[in-house]
Amino acid sequence: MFDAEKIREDFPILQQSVHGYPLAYLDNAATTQKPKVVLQSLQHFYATDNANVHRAVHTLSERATHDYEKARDTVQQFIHAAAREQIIWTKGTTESINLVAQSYLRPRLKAGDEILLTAMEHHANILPWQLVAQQTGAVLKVVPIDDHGTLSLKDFTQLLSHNTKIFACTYISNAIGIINPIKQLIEQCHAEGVPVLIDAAQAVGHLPCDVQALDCDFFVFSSHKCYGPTGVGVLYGKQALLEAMPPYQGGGDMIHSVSFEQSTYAPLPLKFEAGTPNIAGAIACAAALRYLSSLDWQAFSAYEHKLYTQARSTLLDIPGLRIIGDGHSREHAAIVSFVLDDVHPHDLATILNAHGVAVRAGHHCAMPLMKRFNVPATTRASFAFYNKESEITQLIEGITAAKKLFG
Ligand code: 7TS
Repeated sequence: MFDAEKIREDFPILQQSVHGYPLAYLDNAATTQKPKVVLQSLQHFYATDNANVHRAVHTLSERATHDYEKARDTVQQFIHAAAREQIIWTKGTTESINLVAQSYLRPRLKAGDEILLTAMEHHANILPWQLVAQQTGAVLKVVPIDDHGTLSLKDFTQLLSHNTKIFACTYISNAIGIINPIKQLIEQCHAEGVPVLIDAAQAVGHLPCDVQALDCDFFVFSSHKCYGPTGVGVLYGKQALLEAMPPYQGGGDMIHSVSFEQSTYAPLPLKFEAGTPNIAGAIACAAALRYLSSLDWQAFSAYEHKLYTQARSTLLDIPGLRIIGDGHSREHAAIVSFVLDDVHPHDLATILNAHGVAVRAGHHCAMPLMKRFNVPATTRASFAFYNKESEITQLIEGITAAKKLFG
């Protein structure tokens, strides 16, 4: 059995009260909290090793470079990439997708080419493609979802064609928690010669991810959603694709030689890491991944699933409450998105906050998905392994109070 009480000792931020209630942090899809090992890693870097990387022979710079590059190895192992050169540090999922859109796709696109997305994408997996489509005359095609939030595989098959130049798909929907059958989608794309980008922002902290087993062409995620710091993320790509791509940004550290006439670039991965990177963030991200690796994944994912099924069934007992994207099956992450008759999500989230419960209300940066379900916004509770059953009770009590107030 997974011991959430024990795990909570690793997360100092959770030991606090909000408005006289114990904090129930149920906004983990937005960002997760950080264990002590991550906080200590940040403190340690700035207190003992702070220096720029790849540039100097002095001891601090050597230490910073060593730990920054070792952090890359940790990511490589964590997602089972074949080579460390395939791991590019970025600012986060958003920057990783923009990089692929501009550096991989843009030079390959011509007017009329198609970019295939799904109706459940986060704006970070829509806007970069929309921008490159506007720049080139390409068009976006969107795989619809059914009333349960499940991707229509029939439409996917129909929309996939020789005009498709990339399929970019979220592993887990941040707004409704549906888990997509990405292995099957990737296989189908490859059978048509279409490369695939997987937005794994919601997956990496909750599911084991193996980029070689998935055989995805690009795989992106943010450190802050898997217990690491903000401002740092990862782009994984197949080596041949990354090798063939021009740099995304120019600057220091990404060059081999520079003259005003002609410059040459550093080999992978530094070709894509212009400027001083988030050194402390990358090192602390690796600390978060090592922390995750030390846990029993089977136990914690079963525990997160139990929290989800419990939250789902107690929420469904509330009259006038409707879950959006409830799914058909077990293929659902520990995210519950719902609307309540008579109470606007923002009012509900405000009342919940007064009960110490942190949830997100809004469109969750998935406006097309909200439109699909004909709602302007939802209230979303998203769980992590440090959440407790008592926090579900606290959530339900807050909702009951809101219903009394507005009903
Ligand atoms: N893709 C998915 C599936 C996400 O959930 C998010 C962030 C992003 C991309 C963008 O990640 P970033 O780290 O670059 O910002 N999702 C959320 C959310 O659900 N609430 O706040 C941020």
